[in-house]
Amino acid sequence: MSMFCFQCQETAKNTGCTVRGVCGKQESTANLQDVLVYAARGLALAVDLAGAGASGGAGPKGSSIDDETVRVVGRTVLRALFTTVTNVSFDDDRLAAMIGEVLAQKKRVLTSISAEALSELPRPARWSADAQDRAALYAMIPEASPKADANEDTRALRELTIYGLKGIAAYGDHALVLGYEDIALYREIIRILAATLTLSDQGELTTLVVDTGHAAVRVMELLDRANTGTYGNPEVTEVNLGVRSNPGILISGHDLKDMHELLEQTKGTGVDVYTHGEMLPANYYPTFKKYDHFVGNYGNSWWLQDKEFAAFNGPILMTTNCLTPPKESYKERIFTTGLVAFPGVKHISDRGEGSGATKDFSAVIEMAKSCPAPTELEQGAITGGFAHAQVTALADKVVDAVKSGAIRTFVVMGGCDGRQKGRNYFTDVAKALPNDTVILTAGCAKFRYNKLELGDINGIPRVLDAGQCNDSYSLAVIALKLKEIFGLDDVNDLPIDFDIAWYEQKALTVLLALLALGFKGVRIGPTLPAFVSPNVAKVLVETFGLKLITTVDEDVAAIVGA
Ligand code: SF4
Ligand code: SF3
Repeated sequence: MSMFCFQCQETAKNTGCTVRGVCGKQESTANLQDVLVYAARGLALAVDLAGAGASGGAGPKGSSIDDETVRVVGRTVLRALFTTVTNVSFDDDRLAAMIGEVLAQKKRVLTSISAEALSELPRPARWSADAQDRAALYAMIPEASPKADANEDTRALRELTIYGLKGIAAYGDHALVLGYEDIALYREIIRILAATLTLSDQGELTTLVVDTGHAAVRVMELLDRANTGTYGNPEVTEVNLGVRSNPGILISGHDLKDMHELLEQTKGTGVDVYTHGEMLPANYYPTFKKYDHFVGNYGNSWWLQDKEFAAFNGPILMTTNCLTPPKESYKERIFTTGLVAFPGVKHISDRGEGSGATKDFSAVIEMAKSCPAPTELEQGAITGGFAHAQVTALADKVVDAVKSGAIRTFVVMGGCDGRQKGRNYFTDVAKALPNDTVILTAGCAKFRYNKLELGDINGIPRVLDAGQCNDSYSLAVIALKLKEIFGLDDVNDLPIDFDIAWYEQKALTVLLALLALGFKGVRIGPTLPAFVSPNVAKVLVETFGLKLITTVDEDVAAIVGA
């Protein structure tokens, strides 16, 4: 057995991980993830052929699939794809169980189809296996691997679509956790996923990439409604970076419902709560700010977790990506939940059925009580909470600053952080940008510059943090709002530039959303995705003006129009 994965920015030699993931993923795990994605594509194809796709085509025997089935399949597809996002699951048993779930669901969808019609379905839609039979699952690797498509151009477009859907799945699952879903969007996800198996024409696959971008906009809008509808609009907040003397729990990842339930369950226990990485923006929500024992943020982005989790001294709750293989120094203190999993790490089970059901974090809280307080890493505070509602509330001030020339341009620098040394580029760009520029950010890329002293412009901080990577939607809303205020026909006439950092698939989803919204000239780095072939890169450059970052001096000069 060997593996092949090139879905993230840190892939080996920027070509592909073939022995073990740079992320720590084992060969067997990588292969099971490919098979899981393949099974989900087969399920989508079966459903699409049965008439559920957004294209509305009648399936074999003219059958159609009702909304309830689409809901069940849609939810399964979200979970299956989200599980395979970088740094979510390292657990083969869970992956195999999920493959079983997907295949069983496909079987149910196909029950309405006659044996004769069934035998005519394309192989992935018919494929079934016993999930316990790993050999049968591994037998699918050649078909499931990205390498199954020998043409590097169609493979690039297919993989870009699949990775875009993985991010959509993550955002859709976050919305679903809060009770928000969109059946029409599920139909569209199913249609696109099915088409990754049936299309082989480069033009049609390019259209599929664009469709994925439009679906990304829809899911990010849905998640924005879910987050703000449940927890209120983020507001300008000073986030404490220091520690107190109580024992604490560190919560990371992107799941705000876990955050809320943890805060509720720790109330009055003498245990404090701190955020890490992508949970930092939880500090900006009115609902969470009212808890006295919610102290602030501890540490930086995901890749520094081995040092920072060790220094925290108390239990850590990983709600979503990015988990890295835990070090012995804190492995006993780490808990996963939701889709995140690592063999040998304690896992908090899902909520039961019913609207009032909650997760049970008592084991985490009990452990915290016996742990020393966190070791202080830093002091002071950072300011954030500039999601679209807050920026809109400040619109007059912002518009005046632009009109008077106090703000020359905005630079969107959202996305992911990562380990690569070349990512100093983003710190250096932030430092080199002149004082009349404002950085708009979202995602963990911000940790490269959010603690620099960059000052403010007439009271507007020079780094405006909208939130998590999924809140990049806020940045698009802000840009579209400015376009409206300035009476422009084209968003590209705005004084706004893009310098996006990517690592995992959600950043690709955000990128596709920006392209779908018509933003041109987006710069990405630190490297071009390994799965993008030279021809496809050319199409992206010619159609969307996509650029790869160059040097700090060159890019800053281009941004400020020097
Ligand atoms: Fe390699 Fe990234 Fe895939 Fe991990 S997710 S195996 S680092 S390409
Ligand atoms: Fe970060 Fe993983 Fe992508 Fe949510 S936590 S942006 S990398």
